[in-house]
Amino acid sequence: MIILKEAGFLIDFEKLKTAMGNLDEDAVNEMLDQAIKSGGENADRALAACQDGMEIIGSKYETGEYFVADLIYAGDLMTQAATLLKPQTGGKAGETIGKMVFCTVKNDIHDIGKNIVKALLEVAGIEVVDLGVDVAPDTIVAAVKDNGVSVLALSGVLTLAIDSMKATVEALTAAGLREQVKVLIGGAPVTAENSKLVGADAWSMSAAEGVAICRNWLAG
Ligand code: B12
Repeated sequence: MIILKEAGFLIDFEKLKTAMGNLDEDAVNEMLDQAIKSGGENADRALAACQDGMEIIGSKYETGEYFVADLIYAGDLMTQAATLLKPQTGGKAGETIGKMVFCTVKNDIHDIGKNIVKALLEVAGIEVVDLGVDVAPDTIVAAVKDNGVSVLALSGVLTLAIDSMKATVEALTAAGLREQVKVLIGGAPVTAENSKLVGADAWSMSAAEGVAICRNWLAG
């Protein structure tokens, strides 16, 4: 159990993780408030505890204890936590390291995972142009062009999403933009094999790993 005592506050990060896993919004908010007030590294630790809590939520969903509505609620709670902690996490408050385009691809309307990844990208200092869900390849290419970004992330939960991801990379190539843009794909059906098929530069099923990849690309 890790308990930090700073600025008069006792913060139990294990308790925060459990509160997140139990979807206990009041307890989560109370501990986040303490983490923010006490400053220091507490915001980073609190964010990590919330992410760990999301894993408990995933397990509870798999065992049938939680339902779809709980997942949606959890996504909102995680986004809210990331937004609250944002000014104090990722090192320097308010610093933006770059901009990227992100969306759920054509024919797929799932966005709980995308929104969690987006919240964490923003916490990491990345400006995210979020195009939403069910986004056609041409719309994505136009957004990449209009925003002049060099990083594109695509989310998909349906098996069918792989086809849309592939069509999006083909549209980028047809527009002459493929060489300038790094493409990351993520979501449940994404594998090394599918990534090759899509023609992506990287793939991940993990929000944290995806954020690290984007930060690396934008920094380099
Ligand atoms: C919630 C849900 C819904 C909700 C979506 C609500 C919403 N706003 O997103 C609703 C009810 C609307 C829905 C609809 C449908 N759904 Co649905 N849905 C789910 C469910 C239960 C959970 C998905 C989820 O949100 N998981 C939680 C999030 C946090 O996980 P995640 O999305 O995987 O994201 C994480 C990682 O993958 C990763 N990640 C995600 N994106 C990215 C991107 C990047 C760049 C990176 C790095 C990482 C990353 O990070 C996230 C955080 O850890 C799954 C079943 C399951 N067990 O997964 C079925 C599921 C995905 N749905 C399914 C289906 C078939 C449908 C429908 C077609 C049903 C129908 N007949 O109408 C429609 C889809 C219509 C469409 N065109 O998209 C199937 C897909 C089957 C398949 N393999 O193709 C599943 C697997 C259910 C099943 N077992 O059959 N669904």
